[in-house]
Parts: sequence; C-alpha cells; structure tokens
Amino acid sequence: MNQSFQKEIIKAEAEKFGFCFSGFTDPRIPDHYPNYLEWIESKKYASMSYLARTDHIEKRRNPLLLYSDCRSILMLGISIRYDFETSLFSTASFAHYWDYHQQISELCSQLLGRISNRLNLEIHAKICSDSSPILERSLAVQAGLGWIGRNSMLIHPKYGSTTLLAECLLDYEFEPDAPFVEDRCGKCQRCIDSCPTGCIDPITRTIDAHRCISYQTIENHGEIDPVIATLCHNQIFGCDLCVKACPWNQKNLSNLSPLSLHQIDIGEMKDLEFSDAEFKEKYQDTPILRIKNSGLKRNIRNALSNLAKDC
Ligand code: B12
Repeated sequence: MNQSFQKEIIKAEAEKFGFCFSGFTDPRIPDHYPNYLEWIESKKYASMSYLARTDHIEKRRNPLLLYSDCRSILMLGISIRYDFETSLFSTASFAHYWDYHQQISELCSQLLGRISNRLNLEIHAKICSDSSPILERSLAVQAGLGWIGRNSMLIHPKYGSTTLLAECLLDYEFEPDAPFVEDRCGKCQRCIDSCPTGCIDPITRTIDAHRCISYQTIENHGEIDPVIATLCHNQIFGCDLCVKACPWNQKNLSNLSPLSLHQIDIGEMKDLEFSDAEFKEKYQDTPILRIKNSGLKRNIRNALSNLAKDC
C-alpha cells in the first residue's frame, strides 16, 4: 500500500472518530518557533511561568525531546459548539464538555489502535492535547490545517476556530502534508473590536495574557486587576468573545462533523456557599476543577458585582 493511500485511510478513520480535520507534519523545528520566543521575551505570558521554563522552551523547539522515536506527527482537530445559551454568567464553550484532555486522549489512542489494525503496522505514539510543551498551532499550520488569525487562533477554512487541537507523535514516518500558506483574515478586525480589554496584538497575532479574560478567569490565581475585572463583565470561566466574533465561525453549526466529546449540563453556577468538598464533588472531571473553589467564587463575585452595576 503506498504512503498517500495509507494517509487517506488514516484521515478517513480520524473522521469516523469525530476529528473534523487531520494532517501530517514532521518533528523539525517548528516554522514559527521564533514567534514563540519573541512572545516569551516580551513577557506576555503573565504568571504562566511554566511556558518560559528552559526545558519547556527546548521541547517546543525540538519535539524529539518529548518523544525521541518520533518520525512524524499526526495533527488532529475536533470541533466544539459555541452556541451554548448564556444564562446569568458566561463560560467558555469547552466548559460545557467533560474534561477534553481525557476525552481527546482516549479518542486518539482508540484511533491509533484502529490505524495499526487497518494498516497492519505496529505504530507507537505519544499523544498530546493541550498537555505538553509543544507548539500545537504552529504544527497545525505546518500540517496544512489552517492559518493563524489575528486573535492567534488556528482557523480552519471549513471548521473555523471553534476547535481543539491534538497531536500524535508517531514512531512511523509519514510524508508531511503541504503547509497552509494563505492568510484569509483579509482586512477583518472583528476579533480585535470584540475584545473589551484590547489584549490582541494584530501585528504579531498574539495575546497579552495580562489582559486576556480567559487568562484572568482561569489561569490567574491571584487578584484580578480592578480595571480588567470590570471588563470581564459576566464571564466566570474563560472567554470566547474573539472566537464568536470571527466570520469564519458564523456558518451553520449543523455543517460540523459529528461531535464526539460528551457534554455536561453545568446549570446555573451560584456556588458561593460551596465547601471545597462540595466543589470537588460537583466539578470532578470537568474543566472547572482547574480554578478551584476559591477561583470560581472570586469570578462569580466579580460577575455579580459587574451585573449589579448594569442595573
Ligand atoms: C498558554 C495558552 C493559553 C493562554 C495564552 C493564549 C495565547 N494566545 O497565547 C490563555 C490562557 C490566554 C489561553 C486562552 C485560550 N486558549 Co489556550 N492555549 C495555551 C497553550 C497551552 C500555549 C499557547 C502558546 O504557546 N502561546 C504563545 C503563542 C506565541 O504561541 P501560539 O499561540 O501557539 O502561537 C503560534 C502561532 O501563532 C504561530 N504561527 C504559526 N503560523 C503563523 C503565521 C503568522 C503570520 C504568525 C504571526 C504566527 C504564526 O506562531 C506562534 C508560535 O509558534 C496552547 C496549547 C499548546 N500547547 O500550544 C492552548 C491553546 C492555544 N488554547 C486553546 C484554546 C481553545 C483557548 C481559548 C479559546 C479558551 C477559552 N475559550 O477561554 C482561549 C483563546 C484565547 C486566544 N485568542 O488565544 C487551543 C486553541 C485551538 C485553536 N483552534 O487555535 C489550544 C491549542 C489548546 C488545544 N489543544 O486545543 N490559552
């Protein structure tokens, strides 16, 4: 069986597992690694100091340090909805699913088992999805899956940027796909206009985490700067404003591939009285667990105070 036929089989199988797009790249120094270094040097990572750790920086430059047997990389995308009803509070789309890290990793290992069977090859892999020091968006561009929008999201021409990325570092060499070279943002500035804190730098296509609502409500474990806190309005976990504003996400959601991530009903989150044990019980295996009881309470109080100002 020739390589391109094998790759077609893998892509078709990936689709059956719910991945809406897939492509191949190789473990060379990522084409846009210098952009990462520039971002780190300009300290836009705020308190996420793990991003600037020397060993992490090295791994981002050289995927072989993550998995020394890696010969090629299968990049995958899975679409998530963004049309969840906003109740009193607003939460990022991915919070409406059980922890995606676990779900995607499980789907990837099932997919790899299926591929090994169909191709009659024993393929070993390291699976990553937002869990490892690897430049996921850069690799996705390299694998031909889309371009980087002004808001720094990977935008796929059909599925937009309401997607999560994953990659399987394979110990088998598949020929890389051609990179995506176009920039289809044109003159559009809608993501920039949509961001209340102005955290998007349209020139470098990066985010200044200090001012990003997603960072403030999920990754900042301390106090939120009072000016930014007001701009967070009713957002209590993550932010999709720049994603929702993007014209590439305005298509009919029924066009999307069958979703394979399991949703949860998070309900109205008025958990101000919760003990740590109650919080843990309610949010076990959900993305919300990351911000702990104290983080959720901080965000709810902030949102209530902002909503009160509206009245
Ligand atoms: C740290 C982090 C954050 C930080 C910082 C975000 C940022 N934009 O840098 C915070 C907490 C703010 C965050 C927020 C969100 N995140 Co986040 N995050 C990450 C993480 C762990 C690292 C990103 C990083 O390295 N940033 C530094 C910048 C410089 O690197 P970069 O974004 O990868 O950018 C590269 C490309 O732009 C590339 N590049 C490639 N081609 C080109 C072309 C040109 C012209 C240019 C200029 C650049 C360029 O150069 C850069 C360096 O290689 C990744 C997972 C991972 N391991 O990659 C997820 C990841 C980027 N996040 C993701 C998601 C879903 C989100 C949120 C939507 C969650 C939410 N709803 O709240 C928001 C979106 C905010 C935004 N507009 O980016 C997804 C993005 C999927 C996608 N389709 O793009 C990822 C890939 C996780 C995943 N596995 O799905 N995130």
